[in-house]
Amino acid sequence: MSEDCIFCKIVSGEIPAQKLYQDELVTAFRDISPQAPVHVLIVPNEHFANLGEMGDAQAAALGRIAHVAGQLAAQEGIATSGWRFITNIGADGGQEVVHTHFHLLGGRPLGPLLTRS
Ligand code: DGP
Repeated sequence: MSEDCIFCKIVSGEIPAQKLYQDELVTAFRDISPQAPVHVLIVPNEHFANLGEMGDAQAAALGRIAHVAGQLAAQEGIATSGWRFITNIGADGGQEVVHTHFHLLGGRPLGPLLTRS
């Protein structure tokens, strides 16, 4: 648990969120500012700044995240239509919340991976 981390507080229940799934390793909840009809965030319960801070020791949590992503895609009805699963790292990656999280996006054509800015 990191003191000022909003996602740690969502994991612990200190801050409310629309949780879709939680177990001893991971938590999934709806993004507060959805960019697509389905926009779910999946996070490890343990605090890591980003994916670059995780490794072999977190294999169980990372594997669970992948598994839960597939389960939730099916549950949200986008398993067949398709979906995108992304994690932003650092400033150039566009990361705003410094707790590893993966965006599960779908429910409409998502377009090219990158846009010019
Ligand atoms: P990123 O740019 O990859 O760090 O994305 C952070 C995402 O987190 C962004 O899509 C909005 C979402 N978010 C930020 N604060 C909250 C919150 O308090 N609750 C929920 N559910 N989502 C949040």
